[in-house]
Amino acid sequence: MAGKLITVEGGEGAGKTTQLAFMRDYLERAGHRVVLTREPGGTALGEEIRALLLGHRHDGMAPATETLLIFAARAEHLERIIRPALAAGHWVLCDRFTDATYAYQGGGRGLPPERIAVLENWVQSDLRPDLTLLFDLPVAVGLARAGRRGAADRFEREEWAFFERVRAAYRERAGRNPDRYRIVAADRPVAAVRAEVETLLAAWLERV
Ligand code: T5A
Repeated sequence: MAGKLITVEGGEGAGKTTQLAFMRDYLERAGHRVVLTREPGGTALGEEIRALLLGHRHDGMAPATETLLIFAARAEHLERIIRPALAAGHWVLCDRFTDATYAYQGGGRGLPPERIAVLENWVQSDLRPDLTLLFDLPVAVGLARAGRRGAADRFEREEWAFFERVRAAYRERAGRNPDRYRIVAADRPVAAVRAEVETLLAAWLERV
C-alpha cells in the first residue's frame, strides 16, 4: 500500500521542527512507519544545495537560480527518499515542500507562479502532498524566535516586507486548497500548538 506525504509549512521560526518531532511520535504510535525529512535537503546532494541556498557566499543569487537549485534538490529528494518511502508504504513527514517555493520564490521574490508550476509538474509529475499543516504566526513573532537561535541565514536577512509577502502567499494558497491544508495558529506555547496538531491529525487519520 502506498504511504502518505504530509508536509509542514510556515514562515521563519514558526515551530515546524519542534512540532515535527511530536508528529512523528504521534504517527508512529498510530502504527505507521515514518520517514522524517526536510527541504531544501534530505539527501547528501540536497544538503549541499541547501548550504549554497542558505549560506552567504552567493548573496545576490537571481530568483530563477534560487528556484532551479531548490527544484534540483527536490528532484534528488523525490528520487532517493520520498518516492521509495511512499512505495514501501511509509509515511513521509517533510519539513517544507513545494508550497514553500510558491510562498518564498513566488510571493517573496515575485516569481510568476506559472513558472513554478512548470517545474512542479516536471519534477513531481502528479505527486502532491496528502496533507499540509501551515503554521501561521505574525512575522515579528517568528523572526524573534528565529533570531534567538543564532546567526541569520540568507533568507532570514530579507527585509520585513518579504516575510509579509511570504505569509500572505501561504495563507492565500491554504484558502484555495482547504481539503489539503490545515492552518495551525502557531503563536501559542509549544504544548498548545502540539495539542491542536494532534487533534487535526486524529481527525484526518479517521478519513484516510
Ligand atoms: N525555502 C525553502 C525557500 O525559500 N523555498 C523552498 O522551496 C524551500 C523548501 C530554510 C529556508 O529555505 C527557504 C525557507 C527558509 O528560509 P528551514 O530550515 O525550514 O528552511 O528554515 P526555517 O523555517 O527558518 O526554520 P526554523 O528552524 O527557523 O523554523 P521552524 O523549524 O519553524 O522552528 P523551530 O521549531 O526550529 O523553532 C524555532 C525556535 O523557536 C522555538 C524553538 O525552541 C526554537 O528556538 N519555538 C517556540 N518558542 C515559543 N513558542 C513556540 N510554540 C515555539 N515553537 C518553537
